[in-house]
Amino acid sequence: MPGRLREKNVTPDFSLVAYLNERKTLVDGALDRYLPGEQNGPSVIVQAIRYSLLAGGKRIRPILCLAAAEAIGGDAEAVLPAACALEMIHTYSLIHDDLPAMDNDDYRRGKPTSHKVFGEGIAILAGDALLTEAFRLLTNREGMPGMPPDRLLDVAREIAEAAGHCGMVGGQVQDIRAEGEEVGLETLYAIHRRKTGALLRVSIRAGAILAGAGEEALAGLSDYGGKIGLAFQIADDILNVEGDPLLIGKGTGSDAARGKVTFPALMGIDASRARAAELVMEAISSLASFDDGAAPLRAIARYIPERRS
Ligand code: GRG
Repeated sequence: MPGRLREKNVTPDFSLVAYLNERKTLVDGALDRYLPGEQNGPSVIVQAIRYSLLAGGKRIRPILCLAAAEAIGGDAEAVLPAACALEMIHTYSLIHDDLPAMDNDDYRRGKPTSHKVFGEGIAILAGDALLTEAFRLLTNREGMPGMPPDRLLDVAREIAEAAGHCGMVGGQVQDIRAEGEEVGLETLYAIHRRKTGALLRVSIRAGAILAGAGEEALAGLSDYGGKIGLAFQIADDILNVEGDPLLIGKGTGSDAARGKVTFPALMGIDASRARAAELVMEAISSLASFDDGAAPLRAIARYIPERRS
């Protein structure tokens, strides 16, 4: 990528904690502004949407989107609606994943799950509404003034593909069907490339495309996204075994109780940790030709296997 691709990889004095806090505040504020108020529909669905979306969460997908735009030399705030749309899609997936028909979880983000508070019907509809609202935000040209329409279209299509039956939904289907079955490592990678990896990877691609990334930069960022997507899932599997329920906002041990195939179950905890660390190093190598604008992406990659929530 001309201009921004240089050989510098060292960034002194970069504080990831300060960066993540500042970005999370930016995203939380934007989500609150973009969300419908009670004048925009029956109050119960508006309450259910706001309950889950504003329940906390690390906001890692929107933050990756903003960081990818910056790595290209773009303005993070210019892609904020797309970043928030990604968080809406993620939140919809969590609401539906927690339903009795899926994982039947009672807690998420430290609070009772949507169906526990609003009932199953409203929880399903809150997820549906969030998915729909995400595409309204993504295609609303007033929200991203001056953005070339072809970039908006490309990003909307890529996000639809990553969230749909070839991506996250497809991965969830494979995951459900694998429960209680003998599954090998290659199948597990294939499931998580779709289920968790596709949305993380497209979060990075979306920010980069909207900021005008060229082919070479996009290839490096996509590779980075694929690697951290898998590392993120391995870390999540490890947290399900030995995380602190207070920090992760839900109980642990649920994967083993349901007979879910996970990285620790197949490889053991130590090998899972080592694999996550290897993927992080590979992800950082994918950014070798980026300058200090990619410092947040490098730091986020290092943080993924160390996260406690
Ligand atoms: C129901 C269509 C549909 C898809 C569900 C992503 C997913 C597919 C289910 C979530 C189950 C799960 C725990 C997956 C592991 C990785 C993951 C997505 C963890 C939760 O994401 P975080 O850690 O959560 O970013 P926060 O709350 O911080 O946003």
